[in-house]
Amino acid sequence: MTFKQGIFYQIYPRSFKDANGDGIGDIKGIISKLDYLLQLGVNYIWLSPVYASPNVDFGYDISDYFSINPEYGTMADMDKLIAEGKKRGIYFVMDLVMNHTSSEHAWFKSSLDPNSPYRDYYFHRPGKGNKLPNNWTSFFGEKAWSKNADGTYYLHLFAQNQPDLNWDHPMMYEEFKKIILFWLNKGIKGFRCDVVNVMCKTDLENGKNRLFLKGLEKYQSTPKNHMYLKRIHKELIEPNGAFLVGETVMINTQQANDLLGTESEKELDMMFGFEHMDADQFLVKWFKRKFNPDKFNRILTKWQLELPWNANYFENHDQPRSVSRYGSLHYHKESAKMLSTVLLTLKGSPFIFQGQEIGMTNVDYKSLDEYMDIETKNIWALAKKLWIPKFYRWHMIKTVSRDNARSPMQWDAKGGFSTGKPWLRINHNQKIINVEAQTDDGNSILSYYKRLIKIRQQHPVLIDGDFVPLVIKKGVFAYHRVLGNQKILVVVNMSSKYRKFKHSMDGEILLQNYPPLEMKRLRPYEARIIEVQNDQV
Ligand code: TEU
Ligand code: CA
Repeated sequence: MTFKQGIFYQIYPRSFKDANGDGIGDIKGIISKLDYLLQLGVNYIWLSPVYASPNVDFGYDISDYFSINPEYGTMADMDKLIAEGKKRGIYFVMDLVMNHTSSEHAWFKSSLDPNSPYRDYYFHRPGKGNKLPNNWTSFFGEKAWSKNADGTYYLHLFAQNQPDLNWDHPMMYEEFKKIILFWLNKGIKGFRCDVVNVMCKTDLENGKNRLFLKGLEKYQSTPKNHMYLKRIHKELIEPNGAFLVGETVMINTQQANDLLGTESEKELDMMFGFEHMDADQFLVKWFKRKFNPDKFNRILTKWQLELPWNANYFENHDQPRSVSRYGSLHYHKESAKMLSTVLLTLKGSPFIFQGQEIGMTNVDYKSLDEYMDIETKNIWALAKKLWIPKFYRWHMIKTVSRDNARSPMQWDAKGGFSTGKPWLRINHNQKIINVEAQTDDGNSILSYYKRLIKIRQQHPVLIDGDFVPLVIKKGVFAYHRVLGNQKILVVVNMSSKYRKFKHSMDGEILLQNYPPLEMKRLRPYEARIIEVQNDQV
């Protein structure tokens, strides 16, 4: 099984399954659900960070890359998880954060001393007069510099407690080499590399004046960043038969291709682009507008045609739930199935985020203190400073907060996630939307995912075949996958209206999300996968 054939499933460990009743998901909990994932058809698990962390950004602030957060278990539990996965043919992709550490990491603590050998592992700089060292702003809507006790400042592109590492330091590669090899030796198959195209800075001068992310042009996909990715791939990843999935921010298809490297000098094996996430927003994700399916499908098509391979996703731990965002709660089942149809039939590796396979929705939180995410809280405060009225701030948080994705997995109608009080409230709709209710229901979203995954595995054309676009119009998205004399037609309606489809839909229906009536019109959120006969190719 290569990463091209594999079905990927992302686990956000804090919210997946709690085995000891403290309300926090853990590694033993994951072990107890491996058979569930096996039945679903999963081959690779991307595990969001389980390393030691003070949890300011829930694991993306790492204080020790060689140990497990005790809330999640022990290294022995982790070894067992990897071994139990292997027994079932399920392999792990670890999250790897190379841009920053936690401010609680031993390197950072030591670096506060100007004479420490770790001083230059980070960017400590004096201010300019009574101003910050430069005008950069962070991804979380703050200034990118915070003050040290001695009056100097340190750089952080994310939260204050996530100081950026200095990749100009010759030891940085050596340190991460140790980390990467440590985990590869445990039998994991690859890494999902967090914000991997911002880790090398050209200089620390002021950035151009922009509304968001001032400084971006000083650190996005820099030559040195490319150089290090090539080195990591050649020296550490290839010799171990592993692969890299990059989380690459603010890039177009050209930059994405550059980040794949060349045949002889590879960088990332595939990456998560963000452009399709723009189809329902103005400039930044906090300003939502009506979802424009044609825009979404045009962007997907562009990435399909311009990149040899994509890491396809509609959801992760940073994004709202796709059925709330691109589908419809009124047509919950139909639209969740329709979205999965596209996700699993595009060319590339499909990534399913926990709960997506049962159509989990955005959460019904009632007040700000139900949210736990630092970004959500920062943006609330920033919006308040900008005099954005409360009703609109609330609208922003409700529709965009990362906690929409992070609420605990809905295993059954009651306490399936934990016997204790969950660290983040579970959506009330778990009474209706849950794994238990969908397991034996042949018509459920979960059953549809299982069938879809089987169809993908049984049809090489869905893995290696070319992507050939056919229609992008009024929410209708149709394309062929073609390999030799095999041809599959995928037709979906991403709208709540009936739509005409004037092309032929002749052939054998492999899967559809409605009863097989009314062949001419597409019903709201209808999806069909049709195997086109040889003679029609
Ligand atoms: O995310 C980076 C990123 O650019 C965004 O998705 C970010 O989470 C935010 O929504 C920007 O507005 C990665 C991780 O996936 C995220 O969970 C971390 O918080 C972040 O890096 C920092 O490590
Ligand atoms: Ca627990």
